[in-house]
Amino acid sequence: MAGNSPTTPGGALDAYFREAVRSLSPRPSVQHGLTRAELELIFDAQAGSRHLDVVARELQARGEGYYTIGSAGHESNAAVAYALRPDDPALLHYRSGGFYLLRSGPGGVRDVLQGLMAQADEPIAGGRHKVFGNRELHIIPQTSTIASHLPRAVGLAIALPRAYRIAPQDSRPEWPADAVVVCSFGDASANHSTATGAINTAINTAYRGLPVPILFVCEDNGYGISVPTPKGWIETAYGDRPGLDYFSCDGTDPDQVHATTRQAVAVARERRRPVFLHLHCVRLLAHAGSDAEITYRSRRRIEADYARDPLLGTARTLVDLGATPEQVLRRYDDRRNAIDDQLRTVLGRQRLASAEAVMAPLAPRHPDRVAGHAEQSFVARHRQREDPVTPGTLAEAINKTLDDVLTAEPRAIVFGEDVGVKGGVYGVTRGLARRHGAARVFDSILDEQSILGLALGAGLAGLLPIPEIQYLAYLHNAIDQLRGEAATQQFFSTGQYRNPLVLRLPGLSYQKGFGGHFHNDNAVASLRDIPGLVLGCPCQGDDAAGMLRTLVSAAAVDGTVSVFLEPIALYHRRDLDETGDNRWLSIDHGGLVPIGSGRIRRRGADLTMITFGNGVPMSLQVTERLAADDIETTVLDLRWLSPLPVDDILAAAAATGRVLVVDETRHSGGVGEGVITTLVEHGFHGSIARVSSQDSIIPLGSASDHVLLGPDEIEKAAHELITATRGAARRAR
Ligand SMILES: Cc1ncc(C[n+]2csc(CCOP(=O)(O)OP(=O)(O)O)c2C)c(N)n1
Ligand SMILES: [Mg+2]
Repeated sequence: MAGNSPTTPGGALDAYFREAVRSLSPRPSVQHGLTRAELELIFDAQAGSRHLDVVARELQARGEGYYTIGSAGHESNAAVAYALRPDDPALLHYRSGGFYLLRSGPGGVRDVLQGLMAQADEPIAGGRHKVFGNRELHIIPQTSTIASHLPRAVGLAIALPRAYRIAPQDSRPEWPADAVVVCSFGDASANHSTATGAINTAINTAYRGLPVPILFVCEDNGYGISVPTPKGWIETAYGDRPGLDYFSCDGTDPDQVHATTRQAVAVARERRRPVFLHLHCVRLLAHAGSDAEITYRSRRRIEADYARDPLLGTARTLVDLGATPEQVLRRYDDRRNAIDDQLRTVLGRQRLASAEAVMAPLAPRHPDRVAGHAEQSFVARHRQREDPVTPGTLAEAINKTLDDVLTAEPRAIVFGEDVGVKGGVYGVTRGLARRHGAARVFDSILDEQSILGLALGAGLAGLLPIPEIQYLAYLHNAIDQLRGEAATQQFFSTGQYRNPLVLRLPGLSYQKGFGGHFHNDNAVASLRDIPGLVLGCPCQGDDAAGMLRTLVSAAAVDGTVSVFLEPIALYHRRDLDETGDNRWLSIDHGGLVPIGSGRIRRRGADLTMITFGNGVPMSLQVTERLAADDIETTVLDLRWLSPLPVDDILAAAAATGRVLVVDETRHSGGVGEGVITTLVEHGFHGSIARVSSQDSIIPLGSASDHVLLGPDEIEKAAHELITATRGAARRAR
């Protein structure tokens, strides 16, 4: 076959390995910690992984396979796996074939083959990607974004012990209380800000005296694709970090890898603090099948690494322990034969055949069950409340609802910058830490990636995370944790792993007299295009309460990932028109707001304003001015920016035949684009106009009035729309 020809990298490496094994003889003076049977187990996993790398390329050459990033040279991670418990949760580098097969045994070969060919019944991603993941093996699949799994891994290591403290008996995590989270990555990835941030968070958290049982494994092959890592860099960066125990081992020696990993794991398990294992390895067979390594490394250098092949290291040890070279090579060939046998049973199996099939696990929705959960957990309890039902602000309603959620749902945790003792920059979480304890309501480290990472890990640990990111603008530096991680978890694991998550996100503009750069921000496009993500935006307390209850229940029932965009300027607003009118207060009667349902705030026959957030009170103010000119307006509050309330949009538009989209977000990429597209795609034949904010960064103070949508602009546009269409409407009648 193609991969085994001596002219291919796979063939040359194979030939070198055979030749080197044949020349092995026992080294009598060398002592080994592992028995021959144990080493055979490790060798089988390593050899299986190696052959799978070659088969991946053969399959691709034949048009059967898609993925060729392999594990060759990294197979010493099989000995890492052997030093861990089989139920230590693992978030793995993409070169973890040895680790995977050690945990799976020979059965894992089929999983990998099916992954390479993207077959629909591959057991974890179901043909959506080639990943290392398996719920039974406690391996959580990862995306290809390097280092993006570290915040989640650290989050899991922080959340697991916390879950044992706070979660009720019947919802304990699926991992034991003394589990160690293992997280592996490459040497170039160790420089990524996501990695450095996550490792810092682990050290910082342990420094505060909290348990963080995590083993970081840096698989150092000296390259990030074509770019060499400077010699000694990983030791320099991580070898001497206070609070991070550092271990180093040579991947060519399985005994050493195993013994060092055991020591490292013991520290993580017993002292419950972060540990860094530096695994020296080589990268054989280039970065991927498509990588012409010869363009940036000399043949001599490439072939010099063959001598550091971990399979050869294990073969040498086996020979020391009495195996003959022939026996070792037979073992090696047996693994290949077993793969070929397995391949025959899976070749030609189905791939995902429709958009529905691809998207099935993306974001399951069971609105009835969500409503049932919310009714049982929150609404019934709300009815029994004895405190007087009084009108309140948006901030008060969110505070009260979080209080109810924390009371009714013992798995819920609330955290973020300043949310604990201070109770949030705007007081929205005030009193919650005192009432529910610091284990459940707490301040996070000042790192948005780590806040979201903790949320992702907490979800895996069986908790129900309600993190806060202090301002919308400060989500953007961390958004991959939502976009690439949270939103993809169910997709790449066919729903076997999920991220129940309600992210509270104070944002939008119109804060008066406050805010340096970015405290006012109206950029939501990067949230609206995340598949499956629910984006809610309340404008008043009663809706906020009903929406939040729904989102918490959706997280619990469906694992929904949601963002609750809280308009800061409306947090403490009491009045609509005039000081003291109290028309922006509302009473929470304990209702629920289903995902994707809008709310008519006013009915009128002449014009429909479709809006949300700050646009709602602005529009309502304008409608009163329009009424003085005999123009009666319907106002629809979208409430949900993703998915949009399509039926409500169409019904509200049809009611008047004239739509003015009142959108406080930017002209380009703003929510209004989605509303107009919805109308057009559903055949709305009336008139449409839009007002929005400018495509500008929002400046400080009164300068912001020039770029933000305001009431006068809305009123002007409403008049223009009416004037332009009255004649046409009359003619049509
Ligand atoms: C965030 C991100 N940037 C770039 C890439 C493209 N990329 C994939 S692997 C890789 C190099 C990774 O090197 P290293 O961490 O040393 O792992 P190795 O492949 O050597 O095992 C790059 C740049 C990516 N997947 N993710
Ligand atoms: Mg590397």
